[in-house]
Amino acid sequence: MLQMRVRSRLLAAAAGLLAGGFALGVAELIAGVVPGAPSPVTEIGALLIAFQPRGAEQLVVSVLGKADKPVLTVAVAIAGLLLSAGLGILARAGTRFRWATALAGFGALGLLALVAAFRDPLVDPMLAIGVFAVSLGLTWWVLSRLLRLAANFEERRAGRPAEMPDWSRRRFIGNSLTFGVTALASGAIGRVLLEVRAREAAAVEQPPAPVETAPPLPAGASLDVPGITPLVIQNADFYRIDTQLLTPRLDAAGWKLTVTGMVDHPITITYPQLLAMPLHEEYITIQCVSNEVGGDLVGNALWRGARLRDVLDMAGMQPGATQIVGRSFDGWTAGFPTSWLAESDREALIAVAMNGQALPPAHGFPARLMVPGLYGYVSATKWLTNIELTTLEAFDAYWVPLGWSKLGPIKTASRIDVPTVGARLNAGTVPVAGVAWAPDRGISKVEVQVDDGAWQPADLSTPISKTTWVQWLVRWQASAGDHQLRVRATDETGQVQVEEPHDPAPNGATGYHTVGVTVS
Ligand SMILES: Nc1nc2c(c(=O)[nH]1)N[C@H]1C(S)=C(S)[C@@H](COP(=O)(O)O)O[C@H]1N2
Ligand SMILES: [Mo]
Repeated sequence: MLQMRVRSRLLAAAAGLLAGGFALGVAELIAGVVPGAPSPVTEIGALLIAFQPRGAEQLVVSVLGKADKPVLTVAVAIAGLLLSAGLGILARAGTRFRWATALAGFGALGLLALVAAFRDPLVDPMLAIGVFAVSLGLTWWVLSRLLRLAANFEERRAGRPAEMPDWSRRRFIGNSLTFGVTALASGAIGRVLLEVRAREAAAVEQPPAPVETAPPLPAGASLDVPGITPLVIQNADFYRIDTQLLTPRLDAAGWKLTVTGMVDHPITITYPQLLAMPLHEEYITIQCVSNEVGGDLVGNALWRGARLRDVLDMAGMQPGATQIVGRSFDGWTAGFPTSWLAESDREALIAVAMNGQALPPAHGFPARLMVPGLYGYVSATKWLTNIELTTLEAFDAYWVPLGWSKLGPIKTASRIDVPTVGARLNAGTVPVAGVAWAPDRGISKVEVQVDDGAWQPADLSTPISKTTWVQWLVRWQASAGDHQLRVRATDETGQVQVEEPHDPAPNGATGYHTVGVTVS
């Protein structure tokens, strides 16, 4: 190990980066091929999500949004490579101490990934230890090899005329390229395999037919306007928000739901037992609290599941319980007041099917909670494994200490789907249309304003129920010029949507969705 003194910081940094990158790439490949093996990048990303500082909520919510998840993964990978480059520079002095320190640095990074992997219930700890050992061994091997080649190359260069073919240089470059290309290729293949596995449809039979089916869609439930959001969003198109970097794929056979806390008899329910309960079917519109005005983190689907009430009755909810906490396999939690279910027409479900298909893994297979009228972060626990009855004071669920409100009823909201922002239109009749929701109060009125004109009432689709959104339409006589279109909704209690613009934090965005268009 000694006598590998490398003078150039750049060469040493390259050696360190390639050593770290090679280990990361190979680990990614193993994770892609062997189910239960951890991806260090993903696990450290998950650790960052778990230990996000308070006050970072805006940042993290945007990171957790669908498109930004890869950003976190890539950032973790880049940070790992930069740290590896730094450790390469540290090792270049060629002393035993520096070399040991650099290796300890790599060991510490590996250990961080290992600890992160131990927190992931879907990772096999023995496989994690194996990947840790292999990665560390590879790092050591690549680093010592490249540093030795770099040292040789510098030595020869110092003692030889510049014209002579410089084989030591070629060897350094050749080896570096080989390690670099192998790292990139295995990393890319591993990533693709991981993503493909996460996306595969569940090979699960459809849950049994419901005992109580939702009534058929009423006549006029859908408006026929090109570009309007469909009344029911297909599973593949449904928005997805959660703290998981990849889609967890739980095994229904080994799955159990426990009901614990302030209950007379704690119970455990298996998947077949859950399916054997009388299943109820209901359309519910759910929104993410971090949805911006006009955003698309909202959807409506037909959910099928056991009634939460029935399960709570089985366990015997105690009168002192004031909070229902849903916990997922990874320890994520959401909680809402027991009083929310006191209203007899709020039928919360332990959902097992979405739009007639088994719950997709991305939406919580085998089972999730669906509670009409509440934002997802306080209610809709996916990959549900425990329901705990407690008090509101005794426990704060996942997002509450991070600055989001304890209570999360969905605010009345409306969105313009057509025309789109910046659309260029021809003068004449232009359909202005979209969706409006106030689960579970229901929508009574939607109005559109053009520039500073009077608010005009929109035609509404026949609502499926109070827990679902409606579509709305105004036929606008558009005149030439630039125009601002605004929309507002009124719920069935008579409350008009809040006009004052506000960010999503801490309890849901407010403001009227506004779309600017040009008519000629
Ligand atoms: N286990 C778990 N369940 C979760 C979350 C999560 O991060 N983990 N996110 C919640 C949030 S914030 C929302 S908005 C809904 C989104 O449900 P969807 O992805 O099926 O649309 O899931 C909720 N359930
Ligand atoms: Mo959310």
